[in-house]
Amino acid sequence: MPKPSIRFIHCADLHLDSPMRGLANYAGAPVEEMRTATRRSFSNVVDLALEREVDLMLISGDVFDKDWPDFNTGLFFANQLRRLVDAAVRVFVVSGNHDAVNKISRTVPLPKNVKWFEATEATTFVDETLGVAIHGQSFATDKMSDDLASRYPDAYAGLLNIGLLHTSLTGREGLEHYAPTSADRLTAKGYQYWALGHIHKRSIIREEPWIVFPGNIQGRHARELGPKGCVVVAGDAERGILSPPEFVATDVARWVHLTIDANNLTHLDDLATAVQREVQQSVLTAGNRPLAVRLSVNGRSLLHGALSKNPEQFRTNVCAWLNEASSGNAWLEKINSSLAAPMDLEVLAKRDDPFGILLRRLNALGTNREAVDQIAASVLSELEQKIPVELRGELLGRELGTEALRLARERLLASLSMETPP
Ligand SMILES: [Mn+2]
Repeated sequence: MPKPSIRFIHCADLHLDSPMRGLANYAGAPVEEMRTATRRSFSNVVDLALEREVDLMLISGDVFDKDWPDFNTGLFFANQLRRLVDAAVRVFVVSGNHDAVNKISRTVPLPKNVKWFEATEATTFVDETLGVAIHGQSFATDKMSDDLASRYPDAYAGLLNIGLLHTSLTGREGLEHYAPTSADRLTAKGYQYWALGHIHKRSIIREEPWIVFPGNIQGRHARELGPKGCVVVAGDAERGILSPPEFVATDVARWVHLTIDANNLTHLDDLATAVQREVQQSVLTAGNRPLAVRLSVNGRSLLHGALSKNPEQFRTNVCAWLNEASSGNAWLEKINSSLAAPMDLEVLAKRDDPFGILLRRLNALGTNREAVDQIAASVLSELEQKIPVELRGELLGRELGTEALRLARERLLASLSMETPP
């Protein structure tokens, strides 16, 4: 008789008690509710483990966001894991860069069903009854430039082999900080499943073997978008992993980015309808979760003049639309408007007045790579001291020069549209 299959939950990057960045700045944000969001999402992961009667829970690093301010963070984690003891769920954990051994100064005793892998060497836990071998190693320090996986043992014959690893999965050993390795090197170990952590966006890197980032369990800012949670997986020693990992959302609030194409919209009411349709769709997808909305409005539209003349009024309108469409469950994080004036640019560029001359000059610059690079460099040197380090990556390069030119062109067109209303 074949052995029953093993079921496990794979999660990562819990970042328990991580703050929701900048939330207090947003009018109407449920700050108190969000304060506990990472905890409530993890509690949902534990609920799911009990509901699905899994055998194992695998946590691939960054359980904690940083050293705890007091013992409550650790006690919360231990209490949740204790709920799994009675159901005989075994828990396996590796530390990541955020909770590397040298970063966490306090400790809380964890229940006996928990194995937290050592940071000194790769170790393996074998459960003969389940027919599983689980390999793992923790980060000793927050910068780990060794390829940890290269020292994991080869697969144990006749068992389902699972590797737990916190890694960026890119880069060369000695040069990158997050246990650099590659999918090929992981594959060479002969395991059936690699339970990875570190990348907060969920992704399946490979299916043979399964190499999986489940993503973090709770979006914490506007760049951690969409549903967040964990994956449920089934497999056994004979057949390996039986079906694609099933994603289950456990998050308690969501960040979404809505994009509106305003090209054919002429009245504010049209825009309201378009925005509200998108918001309602997101609310449906998100269930009852609070939503933080970033709104992008693009295209050429007669609305351009009104919106650029009074951005505060526009912002207030959007907040009200969101409120109405979500029954108060969505709040506005930010508006990105790249709305442009609906003008016949070709005709304008032929005009023989300062507008025409300036527009022709801007157009010519836009096709001159060297000029664009120079503009990018000068904008950068001006900005460099002012922008947060984490945003610089997004702004670098030629795109910045192109964007500066686009803004200059739009400013020119906006002033023209105020002079002669369309
Ligand atoms: Mn992380």
